Amino acid sequence: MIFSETEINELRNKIQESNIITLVSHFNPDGDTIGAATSIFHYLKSKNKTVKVIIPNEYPAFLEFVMKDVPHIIGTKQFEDAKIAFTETDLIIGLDFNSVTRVGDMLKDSLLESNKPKALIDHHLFPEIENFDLIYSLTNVSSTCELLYEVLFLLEGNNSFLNFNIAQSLYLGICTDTGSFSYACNERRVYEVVADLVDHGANVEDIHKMVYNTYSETKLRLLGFCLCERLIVFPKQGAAFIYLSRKDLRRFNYQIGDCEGIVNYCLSLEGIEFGALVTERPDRVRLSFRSKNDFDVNVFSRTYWNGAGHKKAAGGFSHESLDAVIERLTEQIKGFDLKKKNEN
Ligand SMILES: [Mn+2]
Repeated sequence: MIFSETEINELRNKIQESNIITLVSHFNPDGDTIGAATSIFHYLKSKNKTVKVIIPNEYPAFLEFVMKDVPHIIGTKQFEDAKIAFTETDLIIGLDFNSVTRVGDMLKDSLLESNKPKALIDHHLFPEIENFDLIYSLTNVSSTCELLYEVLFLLEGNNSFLNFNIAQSLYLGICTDTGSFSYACNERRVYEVVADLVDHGANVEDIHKMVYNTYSETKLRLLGFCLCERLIVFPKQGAAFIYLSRKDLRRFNYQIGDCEGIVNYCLSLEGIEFGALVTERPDRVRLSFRSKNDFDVNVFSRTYWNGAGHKKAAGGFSHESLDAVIERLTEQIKGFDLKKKNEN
């Protein structure tokens, strides 16, 4: 068993004795954190719980199909409501993040200061054990949604918790966190879980259409612009990155989620093993890193870019100017020797 009976009993009891349960996703929500929140929302509703869902900031439009039936609080818009939800509750469950800082600067303190029991369900490395009472963390799974399937299965002793809404939400998280089954999915188990979700109504074709084939015209043109005008390739070092200024984002009428997936195009180049996307935001420069081989972008982003994440996908930020970030990243890349490393 992946968690001990005691661990599962603790969560089952906590849920049983709670009337109000508050779920919280991470900042800049993706399909996994949203899928985890909406699936556990439907699960807890079936147990007649009052469930509050806090999303720290606006979610991208392609996630609307699971969010539309789930009442929620957007932290950046309803800060007071979010604060109240952290205190007027019997249990808080954090989903798909390893550190309280991941709920964003606005909500971090209210989450930390709440004296209510806190549980964490997550698949990132190094969960902050000191800030949570119950931790369900596995790092060798594809996604929090896959992990949540296992947790719900253990709570119930079978898959009777599955219904259409839960199956759709869990599938959403697994498919987005694996880049449509292209990484972090080399275990038999993930396909067994997906098979069970499909058995319970998850509509793979519909979800892929809603997640991947709903680009706005400006989003598609932004992608074209990135590849044509903003891609810098370092063939010798096996690296590439794309950068976008605030002006570029404005030109393409940037909406939240429009940059999703762009970084992966770097890795689609033959011989390129490290990719990055650098975007200038109002308050900071954001960096996303991807790797397709042994290079550990989690260590890289932690060491140099205030970052965190996984071995093959991580993010970071800087308060330097965009030009300074580009210059520093370029210098770092020039020092890479990815190819030699892989021959060893
Ligand atoms: Mn995830």
